[in-house]
Amino acid sequence: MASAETTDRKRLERAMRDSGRLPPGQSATLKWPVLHVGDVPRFDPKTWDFRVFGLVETPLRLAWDDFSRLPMKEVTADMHCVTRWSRFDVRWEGVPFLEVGKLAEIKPEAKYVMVHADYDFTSNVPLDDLMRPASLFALKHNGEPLPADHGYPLRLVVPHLYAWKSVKWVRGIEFMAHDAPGFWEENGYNMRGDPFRQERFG
Ligand SMILES: Nc1nc2c(c(=O)[nH]1)N[C@H]1C(S)=C(S)[C@@H](COP(=O)(O)O)O[C@H]1N2
Ligand SMILES: [Mo]
Repeated sequence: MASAETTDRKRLERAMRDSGRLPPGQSATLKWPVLHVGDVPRFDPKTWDFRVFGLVETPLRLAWDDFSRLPMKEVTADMHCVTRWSRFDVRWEGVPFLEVGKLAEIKPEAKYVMVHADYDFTSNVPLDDLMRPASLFALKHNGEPLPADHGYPLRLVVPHLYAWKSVKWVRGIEFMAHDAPGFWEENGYNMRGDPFRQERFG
């Protein structure tokens, strides 16, 4: 006989498929898997900074005190990993990408962003995807600070793209005129990564 958890998972998966929220080739998970390369970085609020550079009128270097005082909002969204799990109705709270863009005054030539994290992890994302209202720099998950292995103190969330674009331990964004591959993209993953179009590989 199936366990209660298997039954719940199957029920969720069917509901999400029926309502068009389960992308092709994905399975629903009730857990929150941890997925990244390398170690979990240590956070020191005294030395942490967030840099905004490249094609902007006003390059920024924000300390933790400054960043964590920016306007915030809540977004509830689904999360799709290219390794084929999807997690539903995740509640994030953080600073909309649009707020940071407004502060930095993005130049019209900017079309792509390289997202930079601790230990030189990077991912490239088209600017239009980041300018959507649900794209945000999350400080909280379900009302609590992010767990260390899920990106504490700050992670990017771009819910409509595969989750490798939702960079954990984010430390900066670089505005670019032309697209360039980040870490996973260098290794064959897609430059955009729309889960509903199964844009897994390049
Ligand atoms: N800095 C960093 N962020 C990262 C990754 C990584 O390797 N390093 N992996 C990505 C991948 S592949 C996924 S699926 C999600 C997983 O987020 P989670 O561990 O909070 O579930 O983080 C993304 N963000
Ligand atoms: Mo992933």
